[in-house]
Amino acid sequence: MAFKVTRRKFLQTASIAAASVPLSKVATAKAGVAKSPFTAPGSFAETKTAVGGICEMCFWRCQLVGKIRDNKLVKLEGNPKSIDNGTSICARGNSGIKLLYDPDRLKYPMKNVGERGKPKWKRISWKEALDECGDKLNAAVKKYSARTIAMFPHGSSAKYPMHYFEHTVGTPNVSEASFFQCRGVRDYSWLSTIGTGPGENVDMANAKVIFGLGCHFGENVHVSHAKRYLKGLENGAKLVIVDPRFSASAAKADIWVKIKPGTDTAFVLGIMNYMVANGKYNKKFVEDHGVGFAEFKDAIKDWSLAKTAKECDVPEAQIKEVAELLGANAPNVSVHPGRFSSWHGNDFHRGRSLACLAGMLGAFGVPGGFVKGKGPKGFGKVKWPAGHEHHKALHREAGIFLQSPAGTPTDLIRDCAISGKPYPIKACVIWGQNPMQTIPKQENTIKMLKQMDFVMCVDVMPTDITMYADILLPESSYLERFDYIKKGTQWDFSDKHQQFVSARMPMVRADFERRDQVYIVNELAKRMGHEKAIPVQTVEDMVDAMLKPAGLSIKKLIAEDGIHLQPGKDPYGVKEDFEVQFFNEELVEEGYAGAPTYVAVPDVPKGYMRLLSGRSPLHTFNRTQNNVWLNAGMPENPVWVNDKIASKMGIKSGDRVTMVNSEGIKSSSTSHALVTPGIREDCVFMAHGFGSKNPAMSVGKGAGMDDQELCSILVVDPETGCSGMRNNFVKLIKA
Ligand SMILES: Nc1nc2c(c(=O)[nH]1)N[C@H]1C(S)=C(S)[C@@H](COP(=O)(O)OP(=O)(O)OC[C@H]3O[C@@H](n4cnc5c(=O)[nH]c(N)nc54)[C@H](O)[C@@H]3O)O[C@H]1N2
Ligand SMILES: Nc1nc2c(c(=O)[nH]1)N[C@H]1C(S)=C(S)[C@@H](COP(=O)(O)OP(=O)(O)OC[C@H]3O[C@@H](n4cnc5c(=O)[nH]c(N)nc54)[C@H](O)[C@@H]3O)O[C@H]1N2
Ligand code: SF4
Ligand SMILES: [Mo]
Repeated sequence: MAFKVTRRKFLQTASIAAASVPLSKVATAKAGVAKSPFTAPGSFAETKTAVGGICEMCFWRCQLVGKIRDNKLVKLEGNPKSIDNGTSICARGNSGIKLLYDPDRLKYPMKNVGERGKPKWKRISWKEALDECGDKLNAAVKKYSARTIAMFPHGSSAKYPMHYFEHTVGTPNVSEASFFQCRGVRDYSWLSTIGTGPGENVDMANAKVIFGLGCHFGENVHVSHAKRYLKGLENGAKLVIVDPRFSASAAKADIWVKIKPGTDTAFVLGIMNYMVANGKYNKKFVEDHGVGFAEFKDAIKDWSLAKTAKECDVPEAQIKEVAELLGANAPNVSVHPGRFSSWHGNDFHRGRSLACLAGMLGAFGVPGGFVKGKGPKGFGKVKWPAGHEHHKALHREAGIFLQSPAGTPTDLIRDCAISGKPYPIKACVIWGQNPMQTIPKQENTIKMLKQMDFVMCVDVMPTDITMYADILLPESSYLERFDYIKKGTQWDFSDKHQQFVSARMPMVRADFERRDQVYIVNELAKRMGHEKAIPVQTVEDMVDAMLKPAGLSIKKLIAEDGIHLQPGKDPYGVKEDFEVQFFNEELVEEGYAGAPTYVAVPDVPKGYMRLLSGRSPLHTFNRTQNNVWLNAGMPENPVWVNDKIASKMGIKSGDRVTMVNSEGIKSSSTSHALVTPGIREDCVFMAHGFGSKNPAMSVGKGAGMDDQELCSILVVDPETGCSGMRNNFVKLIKA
């Protein structure tokens, strides 16, 4: 079927721009060491600037320069040459220094001589650690087969190991939380509507209306994206925010739709049906580019304003107001596709409905609409050669879900490991992911980890997942290593279209015994009989090999202040053969609904509230929990509770609270209540990633509550295998 998309295509991130200022010639990093003529402690005037930094406090990868004094990084700033984030970085980006110098950071290879989950650590040498990893992985592969290895990767340094385990070792059991617990369902749903994943490529800076469904810009922070959103508002765009909570974006909105959680697809269907009935859509675009519009119209015809209003618990007049506003401003509307999209297990249809709404408005290839910037091309890929084992992924063997190119749905791996069926999964490699706080139904994650013959983990910090490692390896951080390329284009922050290329370069030398990804994987490969397959010898070679086809190198990038700029292309316009599949026949052939369809979620049981989670501007999931600056700014995650409910319960803002869910699981920590009219009565909200349990986190342990711990009801999206994360019901308890 038509869903043949490579992982790389899915993993592309959007990236856009600001004004460009050339940097003066500066001292730079070379081969892992920032070479600067260092001076004695003193003023900032005595610092040197290192170029080539790329942030990874989250995955937007803003371009950085670092101020260095006495061999130490003392400040991070946006690279003035950046046409993406410009000189701006967010609070988390600034606090990268506190990750770099965190005394709790992993320093040496460690062996767990205690239990998984209750570790006792013994320092060992790299040779001992790698020998043991090699021996244990070899033993598992020999006893079972390559597919007995499960891998959980995230982040740029996990790409090289991920490719090794998938291609050369040959396991299909690779699962990224940033896909199956995040944006996978969005990408699939748009792919089956417009033939490509959407990224976050909406031209908000030039929009007349920005329509965000569960997008809370300002709390979710990706610098260049936030700039585009703010520029749109400055330019007078109207803002419609659909959210059960009065989020940072809702606070700026012209229309805030306080929707009942889980009913968003109905809301969008209601809008589209109104537009059809009243002729308020872009007929020319639909005629030129629409496929199956007649079947689609027929499928959504029951969604009257009255029915939609009842289902979504919002006023009829408001639905009409939104539909009129969108229709009147077509095609210059940003229908934001969202990012975190694994909500309720009915999410594929929400994604499809949003893509169809953009289609009805003709909001493609026009100012304000969906615009895919044309980035620089022709880069080399560093690839591991294919091994001899070719196993089909679990869902393909079983014939469930759409044909997924991007790894294997997480809970299939977990169930397979726990049951041993259809085959045993007995070894686990975790690289930059924290499945303990990332994947719903923690109980099963623990069961999976406990039944393994071997668990290895590569991380920078002690976190909840590292407690389950047998061997724990310390990686150099994003400020100490070479790494992947960030490339992209800009069109909306200046009149000149430009493209950029950068590659992550170290700003300081890695301390203690921290090592980079290429060293670690190559050493494993040597021990696993793949020495001849090793594609590059060092991480510098890897970056140079990737840059070479574009006529670039590390040296050239450094000479260009860390960022290469070149002329770009006009991003507007759509190809004649661009199609919006309002009704998708291929989906029908695969046994799914051809039109976006509303699937109701279970109602909140009496006495409970739905648990919602999201971002906070000062943290990135659990990965920033131990950061002293960010912890000082936001030491825990307040629990938003409706004022009427709180008053009945005698809870005031600031009171200590905890939660128990409908399956009897009680939170292992507490937080404080935030009593507000700005949330519906049927739900509570808290920021995700708090409540870590690892005692080695001297700052982050026990700070706030862990939402994942309470997500014990797992609902899987039937089209994509992504896990919904908003299906749990809780009672608030005074602590
Ligand atoms: N309940 C609930 N669950 C969610 C979400 C939610 O909102 N609520 N959000 C979902 C979303 S959107 C996403 S994207 C996923 C993210 O889920 P994850 O991929 O698990 O999250 P990360 O914070 O990227 O990864 C955490 C681990 O990476 C380690 N790490 C940080 N930097 C490095 C590095 O340079 N090298 C290595 N080797 N390790 C590093 C951290 O110390 C930490 O142990 O979670 C999803 N899960
Ligand atoms: N500061 C910061 N920024 C980040 C991240 C971070 O960790 N920290 N993570 C990044 C990543 S990986 C991702 S995926 C994005 C995620 O960013 P978003 O895609 O914006 O996703 P969430 O943060 O989960 O969004 C939560 C919003 O959805 C609302 N909501 C909950 N249930 C419903 C519902 O049923 N319907 C509707 N309409 N709304 C609902 C919540 O009240 C909340 O305001 O953020 C990115 N940016
Ligand atoms: S948005 Fe903030 S944390 Fe994310 S890459 Fe940019 S500066 Fe870093
Ligand atoms: Mo995400």
